[in-house]
Amino acid sequence: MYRTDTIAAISTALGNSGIGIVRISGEDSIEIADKIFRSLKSDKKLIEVSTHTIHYGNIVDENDIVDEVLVTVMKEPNTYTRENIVEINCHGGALVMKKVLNLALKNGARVADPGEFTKRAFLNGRIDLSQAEAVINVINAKNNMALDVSLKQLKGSISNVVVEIRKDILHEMAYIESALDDPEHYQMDNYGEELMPKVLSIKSKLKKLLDNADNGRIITEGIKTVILGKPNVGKSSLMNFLLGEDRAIVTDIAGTTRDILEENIKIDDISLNVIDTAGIRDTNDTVEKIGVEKAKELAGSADLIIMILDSSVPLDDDDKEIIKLIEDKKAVVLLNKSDLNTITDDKTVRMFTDKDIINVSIKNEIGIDKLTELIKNMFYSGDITFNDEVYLTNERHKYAIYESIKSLDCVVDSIESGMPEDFLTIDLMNTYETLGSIIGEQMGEDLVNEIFSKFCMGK
Ligand SMILES: Nc1nc2c(ncn2[C@@H]2O[C@H](COP(=O)(O)OP(=O)(O)OP(=O)(O)O)[C@@H](O)[C@H]2O)c(=O)[nH]1
Ligand SMILES: [Mg+2]
Repeated sequence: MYRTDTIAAISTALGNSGIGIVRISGEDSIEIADKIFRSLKSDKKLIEVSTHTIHYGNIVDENDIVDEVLVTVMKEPNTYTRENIVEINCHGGALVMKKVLNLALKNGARVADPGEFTKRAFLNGRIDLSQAEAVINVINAKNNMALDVSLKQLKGSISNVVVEIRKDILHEMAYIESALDDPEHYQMDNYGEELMPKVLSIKSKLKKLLDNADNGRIITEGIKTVILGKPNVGKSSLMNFLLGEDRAIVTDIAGTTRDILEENIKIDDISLNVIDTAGIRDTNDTVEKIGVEKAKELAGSADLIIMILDSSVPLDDDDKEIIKLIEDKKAVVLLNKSDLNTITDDKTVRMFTDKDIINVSIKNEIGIDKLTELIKNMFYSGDITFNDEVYLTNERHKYAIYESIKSLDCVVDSIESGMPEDFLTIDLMNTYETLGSIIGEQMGEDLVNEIFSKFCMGK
């Protein structure tokens, strides 16, 4: 067991919530709690009570009562960290929680590093690394769907896939080793031919994980939604409308928005990172030019583009250039200012694009519900399924899978060029180890620290 000092932190969000938990974990956590807790129900010390019990009393600073609390005592090993844990449920707000934490620190605990509770759970073998990282995602999940995926990952869905694949690889490596040691009992003839389909099948499983990785990103980080269009078509107006507040400056002067503006917007459970851009046009203004370039760049990396056209003016070359930008992307076209005289209608626009076209008046708030409906449909339908799939929501996992596929490609090459079997083992071994890094086997200490430093305090 990984043993260290006793740590403490405020484990709930430091908002205006009226209740919060100070968590203490480590060998001395119960003794430390005893120094600052006075039971209102019994004379027993916390160190004497049974495990997994709750106690009512006061937190005291010498003779001053700091807060009236419920204290949960959980003795090792059946706890989150596998160490002794005391959780103090305070009634007070942020200030009181800080006082309680400080008392714990004064009496022998040390303030926990971000993610240190979960790190201990990992180091003590209670969860594997991909589960630990899923905890980060649970904490950071921006919408219910993300939460769903993270919870699945927490239950070990990625670990399961990886563990299965590693088992298969290990089996093959063991076979090769045995055959090299004991050629009389193990057949090596045509082994390459037998191995090939197995390698290809593993590769396609990994490939599937990787292909889903981008959906995974969409789910935790939000859909990168870029609002694109010429100056003055109403991009910032849409941003403000979706946000429900006047965040972006709206004027009738073309070229108002010169830099990008990014905000998180929710539609149902879907989290969108909406980006308002500078209107795209040929311009000589240096600042505006940079904005325009940024807008084009963003269009390239967007998950979804909302392109806006002004229906009260003729379609021009600038519009047509932007339509080209969205050709290969998921995109919707809004034909704005439907309250004015129509010069450009949807039939005209249809000649240049096959994307959905929606007539709206952003100013009068007409038709935008159709946009949100469409976004919901795009998200919930076909392309992005999230029910039974395993998603990689984490860049490190993604990279490891990518590397594993590369080493499997080497195995394929070696089989094809008839290399001796011990060559195959080397690349199989690489794959095995790289995959191991996802579940925390074969890990350098630096990497462990880096991963856990991403956690919030108190988790
Ligand atoms: N009549 C009418 N005017 C609108 C509508 N939507 C936006 N406008 C007006 O169009 C003008 C430009 O709106 P913005 O939202 O600033 O346009 P933008 O696309 O962000 O412009 P740039 O930042 O310059 O690229 C403002 O005067 C808005 O009030 C609409 O539906 N109808
Ligand atoms: Mg603008």
